[in-house]
Amino acid sequence: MERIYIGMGSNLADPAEQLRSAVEALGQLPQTTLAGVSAFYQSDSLLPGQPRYTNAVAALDSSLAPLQLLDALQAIENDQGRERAERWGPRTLDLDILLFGDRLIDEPRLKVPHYQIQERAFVLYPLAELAPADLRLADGRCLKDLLLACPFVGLERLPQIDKDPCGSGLARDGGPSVNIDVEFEVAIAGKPALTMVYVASLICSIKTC
Ligand code: ROI
Repeated sequence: MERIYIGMGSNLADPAEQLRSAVEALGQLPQTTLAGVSAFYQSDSLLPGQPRYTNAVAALDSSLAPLQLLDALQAIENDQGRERAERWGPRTLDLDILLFGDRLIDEPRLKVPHYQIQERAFVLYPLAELAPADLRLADGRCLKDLLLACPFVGLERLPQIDKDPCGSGLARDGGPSVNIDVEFEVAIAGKPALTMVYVASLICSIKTC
């Protein structure tokens, strides 16, 4: 069994619902247990002219091989209506393998750690909700350093009303936007390192206002 983190993104056809369906499908993969799901985050597309994205990260424990898992993720994307007409086009569902245990993978179809992880706040912050505070990537970089270099700017963390009491780890969202005090309580409770990053990012964004 290895711990694997999956980045999820959608900007078409009710993105939050797409992510919830994807989480359900991930929970049904063979030889795999769904270990957790981050809150959902909204942000503008990195490419102009596209609808806003909803992103989240899921943690899996799996004994599937990397390319087997990649095939399974692509099947889930296809089931949820993913069309591959345009490489960076809008999509119903994008599932990326971000980290796969402590493996470095460099195959034509799969690069792990994900090659753009350091540039994407919408990947790093949800990942930090699930990963140990001292997580080191297989290439030696510390998650904490990546967070510090990639401020929490332009991201909206959607409220997570409660966790599934049955313990499936499914996050639910809805209702008004999260209050920043609640955000800090959540972060302080579980993740001191993440709290530091939120504070640092907040200071950065106040300074640049
Ligand atoms: N922008 C955001 N905010 N989230 C994404 O998942 C995302 N995915 C993409 C591009 C178009 C680069 N922009 C994105 O593929």
